[in-house]
Amino acid sequence: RFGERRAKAERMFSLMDGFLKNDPLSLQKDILNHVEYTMARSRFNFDDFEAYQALAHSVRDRLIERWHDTHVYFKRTKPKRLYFLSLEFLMGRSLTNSVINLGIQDQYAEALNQLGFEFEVLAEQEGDAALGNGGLARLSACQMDSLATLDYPAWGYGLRYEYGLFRQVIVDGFQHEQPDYWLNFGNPWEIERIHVTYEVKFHGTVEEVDMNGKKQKVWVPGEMVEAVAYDNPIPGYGTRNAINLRLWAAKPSNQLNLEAYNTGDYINSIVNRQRAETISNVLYPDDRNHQGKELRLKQQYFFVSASLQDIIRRFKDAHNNFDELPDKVALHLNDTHPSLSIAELMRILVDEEHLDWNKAWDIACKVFSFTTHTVVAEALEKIPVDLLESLLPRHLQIIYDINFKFMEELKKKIGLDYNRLSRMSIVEEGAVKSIRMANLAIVGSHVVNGVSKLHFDTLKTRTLKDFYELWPEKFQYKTNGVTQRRWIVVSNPSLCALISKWLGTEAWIRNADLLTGLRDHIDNTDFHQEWKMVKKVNKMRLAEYIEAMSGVKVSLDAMFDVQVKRIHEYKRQLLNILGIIHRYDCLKNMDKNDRRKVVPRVCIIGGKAAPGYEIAKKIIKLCHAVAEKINNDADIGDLLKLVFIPDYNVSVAELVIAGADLSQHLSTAGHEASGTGTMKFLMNGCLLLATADGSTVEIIEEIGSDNMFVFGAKVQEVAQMREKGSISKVPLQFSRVLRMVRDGYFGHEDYFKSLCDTVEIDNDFYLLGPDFGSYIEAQAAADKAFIEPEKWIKMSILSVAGSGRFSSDRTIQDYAERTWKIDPCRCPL
Ligand code: GPU
Repeated sequence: RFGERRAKAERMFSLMDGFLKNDPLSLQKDILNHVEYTMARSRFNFDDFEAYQALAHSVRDRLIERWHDTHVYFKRTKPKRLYFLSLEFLMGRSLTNSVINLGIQDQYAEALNQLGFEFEVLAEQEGDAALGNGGLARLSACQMDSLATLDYPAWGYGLRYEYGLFRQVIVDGFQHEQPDYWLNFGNPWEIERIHVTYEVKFHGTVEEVDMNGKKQKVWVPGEMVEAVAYDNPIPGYGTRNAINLRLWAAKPSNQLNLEAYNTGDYINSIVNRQRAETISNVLYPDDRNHQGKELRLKQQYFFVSASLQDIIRRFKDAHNNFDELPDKVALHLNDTHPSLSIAELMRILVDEEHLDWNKAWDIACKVFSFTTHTVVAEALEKIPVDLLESLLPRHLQIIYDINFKFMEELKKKIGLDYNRLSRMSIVEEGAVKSIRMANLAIVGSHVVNGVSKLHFDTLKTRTLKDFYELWPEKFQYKTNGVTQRRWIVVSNPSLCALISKWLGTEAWIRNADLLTGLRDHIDNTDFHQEWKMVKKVNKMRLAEYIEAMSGVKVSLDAMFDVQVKRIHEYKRQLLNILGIIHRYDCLKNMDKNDRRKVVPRVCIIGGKAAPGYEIAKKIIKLCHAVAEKINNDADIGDLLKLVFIPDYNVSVAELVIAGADLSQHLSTAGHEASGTGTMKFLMNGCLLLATADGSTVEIIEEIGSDNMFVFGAKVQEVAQMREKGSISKVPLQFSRVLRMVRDGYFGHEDYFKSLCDTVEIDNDFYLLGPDFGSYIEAQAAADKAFIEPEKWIKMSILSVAGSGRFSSDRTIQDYAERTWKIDPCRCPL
């Protein structure tokens, strides 16, 4: 039989053409074939969208080749694997990223030209994959790119939401949410694996059975749902490796409920089955605020159960002893969202694989690591015990057992300090008894990570102080990073070409540290000229987009000043808007001569508010109200414009970041765990106006505070200011602009009242008033620098030159070496 199989394999191999060819002629043939046979359109008659789809399918074929080879290679060489578990991935578009990472962008461009299409135009046809909310989710996407590029044997796991993050539509200045049914026109980047399915169980009871004289807990579930795998190849750059992002979709279980069918209620039983699909239907649009909703918990467990079944099956295919699990598998928890994994792995090892509890626990702790993205303890996720008991009765018992043993161990170490014991307990006793997911994740992991140095200090001294004192060796931080492939090579091709030209190499695309080499040319005026041209090209693209979106014509000579990110009180978009009102007010009171010296500004704000976050929605409305006033004031003209860019997402970010002169990052010190927007702007030579918060502290270290505009209270000062009050620090101008809003200068005074209240002196938790003076000074410094183009360009060059440390390649390598203990595994050519 072996001989037979071998003969069959040889015949198959002889039938293959070898790898797909990438010369422009072969690419044209492939694209046309997909038009005809995949899209079922005539190759003589298809539009841009169909051309995009056919193009995407031809790229997908090439991805699949590498992805297969990478899998075979991993399987053969059996390295320790990393599984990155995250409920959110913000992948954005895939086309340009894929052809660049595959190294065949030029060939495709030429092929399309000959067919009468333009690559960039077709790329615009693609919609964003928006399976996440904000920074946390985009970080996962950047990290997948780095894992693939650095050849790590990694898998990502996530949920295939049918509705991604809502589309933001602005009507009359108000945000409205519309469903993002992103799969409407098919998704060429995923591979449906109808044979990779797992049953996921819910509800039911726990029974105790006798097994060879040993009592064993058995979970008898009440509901079953099927998880189906959808695989998304993630190509590395400059390598043959392509790793996998496996997303799960919920389908009705095939375990027929015969009872229902027999009672003759055929139609209803079909309808009930269909309900299963709701589990993976929609992404929760609130970041850092998940309030114990049943569906959310169901999503989490659905994701965890399917992923762990898949991981354990793969492990058992190659290994037969669970002692080896920590040497072969690293499981990473991206925030607390997947931390039910700890209870689930214990259930599998103890209930199904019949390992002794202590042994299972030892294995679990070695396998799991955890990253928290939160600063404030109040934002940590909690799950009501009632909910857990009904949905996952066995897991609740396991969590209680974990907690009991943890509490016993803790008592031995710290004695009967009941306050501390109750703070550290996984179970929170209170009005609503609940499970503290962060405590579970910390107790069950061998490494707990922060996302910046400052965040780490906060975790140690405040948020997770008790745990840090117990297990200091568990705590680490890896400052976040972003991928220069997406944030320079894909989104800013002109800058990419310029950097490669002046460095004399493209090696920085895999090794961002080389960007420091730009410092060698810091005084070269030819370099300055080219640098200026690149920014101009990108500003033109952005200006066109702004006009198309908002009808506002903007001057390219103006400073493009951008704040784009989720709308949150702590991110202080309101500070920006009040600053704009102040600028407007000053302009109005200025005489003609003085106006001539003013640097014209285009202020750009963009971002989504969680649908239930009232104050954030009022900030959006205020932005529109102020914009309407300013933009229609002919007296002000090009000196000041304000535009709100609707529906901010990854592809909008690519355009906006490349075209920005100045970007704002205004979080009250101590509130932004890291911030990654800063890094994207930095890489694009956009100057930062920022507080010393999160990873900005390290950016200041790297490029120096004289190459950016730092303002505001430092983290140490914030606590004091809140305690002692800081009325004396609130400048008159602040009260004045706030009054303008209150008095209805921009209309809607009733609607804005509660928003104004949030920054009134005794209520101003995020310290907008006390920081206002310093903010205005930083803005003035930015104006001053802008009128000295040489100076500005140097600062811009030094920003890019110092951005290498903020590549996600550095972050991932650090995780690999210090947390996951995995080695690169490079698929041979
Ligand atoms: N972050 Br918690 C989110 O985007 N969503 C969340 O629910 C939580 C954190 C962000 C942090 O706010 C940001 O500072 C950080 O850079 C990012 O995660 C990635 O770590």
